Amino acid sequence: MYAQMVKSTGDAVKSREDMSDDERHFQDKVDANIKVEPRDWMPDDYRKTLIRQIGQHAHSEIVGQLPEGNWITRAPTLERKAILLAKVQDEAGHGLYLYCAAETLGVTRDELTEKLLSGRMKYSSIFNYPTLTWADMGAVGWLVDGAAIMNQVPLQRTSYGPYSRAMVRICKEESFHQRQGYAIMMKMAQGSPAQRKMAQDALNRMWYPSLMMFGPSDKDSVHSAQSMAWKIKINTNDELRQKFVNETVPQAEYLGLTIPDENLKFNEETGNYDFSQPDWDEFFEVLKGNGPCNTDRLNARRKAWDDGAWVREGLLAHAEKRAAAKVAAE
Ligand code: BYC
Repeated sequence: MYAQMVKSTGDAVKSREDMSDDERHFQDKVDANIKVEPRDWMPDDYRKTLIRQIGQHAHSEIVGQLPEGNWITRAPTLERKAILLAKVQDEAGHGLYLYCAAETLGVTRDELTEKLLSGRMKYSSIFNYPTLTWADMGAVGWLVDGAAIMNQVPLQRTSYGPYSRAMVRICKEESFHQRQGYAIMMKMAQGSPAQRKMAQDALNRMWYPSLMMFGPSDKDSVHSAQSMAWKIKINTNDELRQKFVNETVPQAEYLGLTIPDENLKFNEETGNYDFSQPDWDEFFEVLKGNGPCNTDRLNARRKAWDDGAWVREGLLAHAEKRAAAKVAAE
């Protein structure tokens, strides 16, 4: 159903016979796992798809700072505060690596930002959910960073060089993030009955939104086929979601917490856990801007952009002054 709602940049994979010589040569290179670099020839839709995916990922890192930043002033100890502060700073760094990778494709960071602020570009649906208690900092690290890692580890092998190199660095940091989240969950799960309850409540609220992070089910994914042919994506959305469930269930059991899914059961035949799908109507509503925090998140980004205008103008004026002085000296 969603397939009809979104504008696809290339849902049908072109057959080899329909490709131009350049396109065939390009596909051969991708198939041989030779990285595509910024100055290399690439099909227009490859470039567009990468800008969309990398840009969306960069925005997710930046918007993703908001729900966690919300808890920096309220972290329970100085140590927890320092750790959370460092994690939120890391997310800003990830955003920067990714904006830089996108810039190599001929789009500026300002253009991407403008598209985000005008609602023409997306960021991950997960960040439109609120973080209500300190246990949510645990659940975000454990589940949200956990889902992000599951998505991003294969992307280290993505076909576009600058994206794959950015991903190597990001994944190293994300695995620390996941562990710090799990450490918070462990502390809460082993704490007082009230803390245990908070941990379970955070898992209950974050579980299905985390499953949604992998995108719509394969039958509704408009981009997967072409993106996988170009190795922009390595796995389908459902493959990664299943892998995430398989790895996360034993972690929840170790914590003594219950995943909020009555249908969750290990399937001896497939070797996977069977699980309930998230509410896909809710997912599409969040994508349309109707999630619990969409308005707050975008307003916060718009305010940050407006408040930072004087810095950008100052830097630009300084750069222009230096360039003029250089010309005058020559
Ligand atoms: N949220 O055909 P599909 C992080 C859109 S976590 C919003 O399957 P595709 C962080 C999709 O864009 C960020 N939109 O598309 C973690 C498309 O719409 P458009 C993790 C979503 O592109 C912790 C439409 O639905 N990001 O940064 O093949 C702390 C149809 O989908 C979502 C990555 O890992 C969603 N969940 O696959 C701080 C980047 N799902 O664009 C920060 C990697 C789908 O046609 N990204 N859509 O209008 C990807 O692998 C892919 O872009 C997706 C979707 C899996 C997200």
